[in-house]
Amino acid sequence: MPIITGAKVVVTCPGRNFVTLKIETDQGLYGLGDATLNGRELAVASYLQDHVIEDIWQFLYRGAYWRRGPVTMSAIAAVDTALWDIKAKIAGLPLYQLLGGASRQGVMVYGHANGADIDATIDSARDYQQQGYRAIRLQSGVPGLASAYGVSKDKYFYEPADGDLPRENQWSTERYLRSVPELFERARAILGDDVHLLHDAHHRLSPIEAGRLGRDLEPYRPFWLEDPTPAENQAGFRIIRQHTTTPIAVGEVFNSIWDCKQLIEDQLIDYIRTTVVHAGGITHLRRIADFAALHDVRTGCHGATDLSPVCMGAALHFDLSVPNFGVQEYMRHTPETDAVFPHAYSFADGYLHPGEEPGIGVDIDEAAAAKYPYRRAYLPVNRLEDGTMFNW
Ligand code: EZ4
Ligand code: CO
Repeated sequence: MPIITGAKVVVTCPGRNFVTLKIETDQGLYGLGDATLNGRELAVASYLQDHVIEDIWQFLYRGAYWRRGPVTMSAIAAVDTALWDIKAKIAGLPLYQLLGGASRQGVMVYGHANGADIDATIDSARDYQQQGYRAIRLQSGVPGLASAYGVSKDKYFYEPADGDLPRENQWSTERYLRSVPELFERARAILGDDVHLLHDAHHRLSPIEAGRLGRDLEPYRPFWLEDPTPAENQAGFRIIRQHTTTPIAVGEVFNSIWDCKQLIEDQLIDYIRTTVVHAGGITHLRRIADFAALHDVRTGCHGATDLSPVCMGAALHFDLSVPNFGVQEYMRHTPETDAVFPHAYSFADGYLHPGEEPGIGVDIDEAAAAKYPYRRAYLPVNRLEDGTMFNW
């Protein structure tokens, strides 16, 4: 067996910041793990630099005394993913084979269609449909609001962390609740019945407001309504459930099974969005998925651009293997990012496949990474029209 000889942290900004852990062995084999936490990249880099598989995971989780939290769990995830990568390379198998093999032929992904108004969003969705996507997230600018989170300026590349200091966006729940049903009504009429349509509320609503939106969207049969309300109060989701049959997805900001225990156990959600990098790696994500399977909850891993190709590769092996898979978010990375992280995964006909290379099938070009030093960038904050910061 190869012996671990060292580990290093690579911080690079090929269009956006990424933190990558590289664990090296005495036989030239190495493993990679994504450790990127949007807007707090350097905190995780420091956690890894300054201070499994199952036993190492337990050692890092229990041994640190301070359990959970996004920084700790992203750092653990990077170690966990890199070790799975090494183990699969030793076995000479793509990671999904070590996870039990493929449960399906490909991983259905959803793309992001967005635009300043409804027409532009539907145009973008048609473009995705023509490229073969079977599932599309719709986000549109809201009439009367200058900008909206989740609506990019670029056609394909979306990066919400855009300010050296946090930008402040204005929000109106009333305007938003009026505009989304109209977006879905028109989108369903134009795009037809055969495409899955998704929407992300980015934690902007109260439970009863979310119940209203879910009900208003029911005629257009959305695949899911994501992050309807902040989830610190898991019991709040019961109110949403009482008012709508629109499926609910939540969990991109969760970092532990404890963040979603009640949501899953009480069947208050339909899709759990925890992903490899922010929820403790492959090892912990499998635990969440198995628990979810017992309660008819499927997976729907977060896959925005701030999750590096290393995370995407690992997520695809997980998605291919897990029985209760639902859908995988997929926002393509910039050409600069793809050049820093050469990868075996590929898109065809609405599905991603992780490829057959041993390990997770994603590499890092350290010389290319060194060309892009870290640049500070923070996520925006939201205020209501009167200046209030409500419940997000
Ligand atoms: O806001 O990845 O569903 N996807 C999303 C993303 C997240 C960002 C946060 O870093 O909501 O756009
Ligand atoms: Co989201």
